[in-house]
Amino acid sequence: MIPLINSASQFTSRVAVRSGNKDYSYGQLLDRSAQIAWTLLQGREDLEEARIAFIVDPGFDYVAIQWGIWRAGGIAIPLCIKHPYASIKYVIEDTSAEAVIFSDVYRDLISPLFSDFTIRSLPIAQIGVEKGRLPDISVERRAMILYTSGTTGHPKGVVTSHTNIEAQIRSLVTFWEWSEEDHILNILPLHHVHGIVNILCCALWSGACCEFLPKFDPAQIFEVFKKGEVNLFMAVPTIYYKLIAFFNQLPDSEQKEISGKLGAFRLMVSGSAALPVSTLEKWREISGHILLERYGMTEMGMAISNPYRGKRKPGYIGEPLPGVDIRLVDEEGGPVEEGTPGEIQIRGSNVFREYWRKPEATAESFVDGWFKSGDIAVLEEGSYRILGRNSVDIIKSGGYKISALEIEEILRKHPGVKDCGVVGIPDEEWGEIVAASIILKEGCHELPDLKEWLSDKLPNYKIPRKYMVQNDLPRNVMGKVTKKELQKIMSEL
Ligand code: MLC
Ligand code: AMP
Repeated sequence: MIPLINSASQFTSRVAVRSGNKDYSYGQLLDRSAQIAWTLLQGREDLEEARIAFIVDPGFDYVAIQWGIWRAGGIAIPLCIKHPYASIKYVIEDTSAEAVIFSDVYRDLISPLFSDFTIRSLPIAQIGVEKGRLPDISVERRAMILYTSGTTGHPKGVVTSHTNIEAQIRSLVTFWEWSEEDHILNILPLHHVHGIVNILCCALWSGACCEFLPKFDPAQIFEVFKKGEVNLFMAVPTIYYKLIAFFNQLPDSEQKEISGKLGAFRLMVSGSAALPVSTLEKWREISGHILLERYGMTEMGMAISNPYRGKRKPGYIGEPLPGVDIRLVDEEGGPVEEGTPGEIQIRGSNVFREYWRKPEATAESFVDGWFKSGDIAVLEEGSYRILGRNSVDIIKSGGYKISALEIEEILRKHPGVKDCGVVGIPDEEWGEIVAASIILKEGCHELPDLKEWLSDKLPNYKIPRKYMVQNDLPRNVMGKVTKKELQKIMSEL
């Protein structure tokens, strides 16, 4: 039995989801997810880990589909609603998904799938009432695949089992003291752990209410806050930055009203990227809250968190969460002493099972059972502080992880591009922005169409925001591109 879904029967009459100005109870969620499961099974006893992709707006349908796939024994693959077709196609091909469930607004976007692949088309609106038996699901089963960028050109599918997801939920629910009285606003994309596990699954595990907005919109977010029902909020630093900018241009009376409501919140969390102390301070002035900063990753959910009740240290990510083992190691793999930087390695049931169909990449990312995060940190007075990453090819922009190599690979396919180098450069709002240095092919003097050309090949957040044309990239004596040097040059532009 899947513990998250099992626990819902304690709360059948409580509100589980608010979306599109409608409330849906845990009972409705159980009923609708069973209908979806039966439709997926179509007479089979068990989906036996078949991959089922889905693309719907954040809201009740999303949750009912996720639970329906799990209840039928499938692996849930949430597609990003903002991705171009090329990114969606990549995921469907990589997972060999057997079906895609979609709402009508995404029909045009995904319709080429039905000629490119043999895949069952399931419009959510056409899933009606069916009846049947549902299989018993072992918690060791694979439950979800989320795509993440890494130090390889193509995104990798991170596979988590029901046990992994349960461990990720339990440690947060305990440490942050979730309860059925909680009401959280979820404005994050639902193809990453922050929106899916930290917000949605923790809320539903607790019998709380998860309210959705269709997209990120500061005005709408503050309207919801003003109603005074929401008491929990979690977002990436860029979102706090944007909320602060919006708040600052509101009239005094409205600012006072909003600040009053925010002051009554139980908890506000920031994560997915480093929280600038300036953002923490500005948000403290507005809300009276010291944002709780925590650290995590698609491969492990959350691992390190500032305390819920104790003193939160600005600029630090805190202490290991319950059930999560953390160690810092040097380049030789030996443990480092307090005060010395090392790579964060993680062990625990929260850690993912494998990269989908990539046994070598999976093996390379572990050492003696510890997952190698690639993040460098230091432990100071019992609290961890992130110093950076061991790869310049990973960029974090707006809380999204982006691979420089993936963008370079695509840029090199442009008919005017001979070579290129992509780096992340610091930016107050976005954390980092993607910057590309381009070497043009002989006879080509400019690339006016580049942004347009990239738009159907890459999601918007991966498209470079800063460009430079060079005769050659900075290189070391061996001829290897020196990305740190390129980063420096492009930061100074
Ligand atoms: C968008 N824009 C960017 C950009 N993304 N500019 C620079 N860098 C970027 N990365 C620009 C667009 O071109 C557009 O500009 C404008 O911003 C609005 O675009 P949009 O696509 O509508 O963006 P918006 O909806 O405002 O998105 C911003 C955001 C989004 C911050 C809400 O990036 C977001 O939801 N981030 C959260 C990602 C997340 O959940 N990560 C968690 C991963 S899990 P113009 O000029 O056209 O107006 C993880 C583990 C963990 O990391 O620890 O949690
Ligand atoms: P993702 O692969 O999208 O799950 O992103 C995980 C990465 O986000 C981590 O490896 C870190 O580099 C980064 N990250 C998450 N939380 C924090 C934080 N609080 N401070 C700095 N970096 C963070």
